[in-house]
Amino acid sequence: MLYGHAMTVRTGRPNFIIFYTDDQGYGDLSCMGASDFRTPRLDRLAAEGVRFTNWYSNSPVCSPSRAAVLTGRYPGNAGVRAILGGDRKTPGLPPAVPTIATALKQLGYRTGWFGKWHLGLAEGSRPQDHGFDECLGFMAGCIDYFSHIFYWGMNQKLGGARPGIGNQTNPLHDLWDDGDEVWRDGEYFTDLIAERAVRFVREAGPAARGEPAAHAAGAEPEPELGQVRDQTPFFMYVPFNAPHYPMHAPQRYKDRFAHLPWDRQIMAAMLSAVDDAVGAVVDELERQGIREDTFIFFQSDNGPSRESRNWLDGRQDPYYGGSAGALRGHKFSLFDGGIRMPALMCWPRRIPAGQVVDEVGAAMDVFPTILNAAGGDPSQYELDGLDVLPMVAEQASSPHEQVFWEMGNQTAVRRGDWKLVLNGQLVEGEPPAEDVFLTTLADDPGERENHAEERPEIVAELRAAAEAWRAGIEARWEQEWKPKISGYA
Ligand SMILES: [Ca+2]
Repeated sequence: MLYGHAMTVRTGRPNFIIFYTDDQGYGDLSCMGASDFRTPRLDRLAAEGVRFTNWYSNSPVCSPSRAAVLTGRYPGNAGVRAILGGDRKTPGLPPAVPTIATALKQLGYRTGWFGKWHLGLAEGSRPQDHGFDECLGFMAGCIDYFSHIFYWGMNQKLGGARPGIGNQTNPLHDLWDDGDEVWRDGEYFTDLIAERAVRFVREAGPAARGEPAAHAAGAEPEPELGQVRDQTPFFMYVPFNAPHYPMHAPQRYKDRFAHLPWDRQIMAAMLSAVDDAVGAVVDELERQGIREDTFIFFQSDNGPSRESRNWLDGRQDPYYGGSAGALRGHKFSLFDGGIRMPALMCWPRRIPAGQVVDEVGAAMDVFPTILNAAGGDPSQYELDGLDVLPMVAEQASSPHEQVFWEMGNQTAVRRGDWKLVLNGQLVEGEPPAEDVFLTTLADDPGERENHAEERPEIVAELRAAAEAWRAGIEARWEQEWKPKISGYA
């Protein structure tokens, strides 16, 4: 077995890529069951590595989810508990909280961020303040894909200051290249991400060192198993904003799915563009001969959005163009549709191909997993996540006894197959669907039947654990984070 052999030799310094998507549902990859469109390049990553069936985001919304994947902590322990605003003074991820980028930079890694940030625009919380050397992207929650302008909140009136006159948020151009504002009008943002990510990989490869590329005549031989080419290793964080609204895609992508109704067509087109972008990066890794030694992780940040602003014809109906598969709930919900994610992991050198892993993992596990694989020391950091490499390389069980979530008044815990949701909402802003909901996910992955009344002893146990965890998050928020932070949307 590949892993057993690799254990006996030098593991070198792998490269790391995190692909993150935005509001993509559990069912919206063809390898996750989508049958009306295909994602062949992402499916190939699954075939060459691991597809997870019980992988979670640590939040059902953007900013806290991103805080968890970058810091290895529950969002509340990283100072980010809610969706962040988008003006240029918005504080976000506190400067003192280390990210996987700062940790890898200390180990000599090149670091790059290309895509959406949504962890604050104010000085101290930007990508450059959190360990990223090379940067291209936007820092608010969403942009027009062609003008790169943030339009969110224009329908909200000023809080009584000038009634009936202004809007809370004026349009805000939001595209930055290594800290400088740049204008790339008319260029589709997913394509911009792909172009910059491919360039970053190319600069890591042998061609950038004046050596022949792997595909050229007379190319250097493949390194022995467990050996890595002489290169400065890199870490690249590629958070796509697709398929988050506004629902934009170039005509060539929409044409691929002309047979679908508009809401589904545009979702398929946006994800097809993401799939092509991932494929372009993987192709470049292969050209540079560094595919085997590059760890790739992919997940969505939260479940599909049912917000009416997904429509582009003015209607105010809920949008159901995204699919959580058989799961219940959407973005904002702590039922699994909001937090259980499509997720893939691929590292040919260390992780056996063709696996479907049902063990529980979460976004916060990415930091310790990557740092261990890079030869760093996770014990130097405050982390809630755990290394999941044994889970994918040695068929070990999940390292988690339990995982917790909070969102507004909702609190949830999963312990083994039991899941308890307190004040669980199906629709944001509406009353809870149930005050107390208990299920076993192996039997009822769609969380349809509530067993709370039949199993009061399990409810009591899980409730005590969840409430104790939440009390810790709340206390720390009041004492440590809230005094330093304002500007939450
Ligand atoms: Ca999101």
